[in-house]
Amino acid sequence: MKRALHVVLVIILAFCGAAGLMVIYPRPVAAATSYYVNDNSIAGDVYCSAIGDNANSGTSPSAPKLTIQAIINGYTLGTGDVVYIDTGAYGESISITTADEGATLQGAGPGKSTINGTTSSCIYMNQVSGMTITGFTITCGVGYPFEVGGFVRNYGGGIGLRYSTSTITNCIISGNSTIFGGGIYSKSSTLTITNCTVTGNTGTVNVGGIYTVDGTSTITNCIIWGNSGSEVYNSGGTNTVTYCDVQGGYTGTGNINQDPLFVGGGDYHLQSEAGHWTSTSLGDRHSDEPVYRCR
Ligand SMILES: [Ca+2]
Ligand SMILES: [Ca+2]
Repeated sequence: MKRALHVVLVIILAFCGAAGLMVIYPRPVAAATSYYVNDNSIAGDVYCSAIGDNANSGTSPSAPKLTIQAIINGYTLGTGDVVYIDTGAYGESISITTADEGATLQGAGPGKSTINGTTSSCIYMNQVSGMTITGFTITCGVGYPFEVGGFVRNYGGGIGLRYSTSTITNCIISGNSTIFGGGIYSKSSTLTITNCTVTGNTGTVNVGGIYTVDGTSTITNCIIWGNSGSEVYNSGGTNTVTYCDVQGGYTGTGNINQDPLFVGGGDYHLQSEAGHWTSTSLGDRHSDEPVYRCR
């Protein structure tokens, strides 16, 4: 009888495993929070119902803050949080550091939500994990002072990353200027860039486009064209560029080297035989000349 009981216990343990006999309580997960930012106009807004004011809480569409940095400084952003930044121009150089991680900065779309970073990189991230940047025009940035090889010089005109993990999607990064990495500079980071246009940026010494160092970067389905010096430059680490249009060409599956035929005048829609959508009145199709010969 004792032997039979022993056998039964062994079978139960084999089925359940040690963990099967333990009561496991789910770890409490903080609910994701939505935050709101708006400039001083509600024209063309999609997220907010009032103009921005940094005296507001920034936690509802009717009480948006005026600046993105006010949200970052005022709250600790966590995984799943979304900061909705409505149509408008935001003249600020945003700095995100370790305390804020895993959130999304969600613009209303390139050409609608514009970050004009005139005193540093438009967005600078240092030791930030899992930050997503999507739906912006990022322009006028002048870079963040990085120490490289014992020298402190400005890198990353539009976006600068240091020891961070970030995903950048659906952005136009143009008209930024700094010493190295006019569009983006990424140091020892894991950077994913998808569906972005990086054009018209300047590296006054070199690399007007994207400069990656000692990390892992994955650049997919982007146009990197018309930047000064090198369009894409990788120094150490792993840089994978695929299905991109890179001026001068770049090694990688599906990459091309073809003039994208931007409409011009700050409109980065592409001209084609079918015409293009205007950036100011969505749905209004304009015919193009010259055009791609696609067939
Ligand atoms: Ca607005
Ligand atoms: Ca914070």
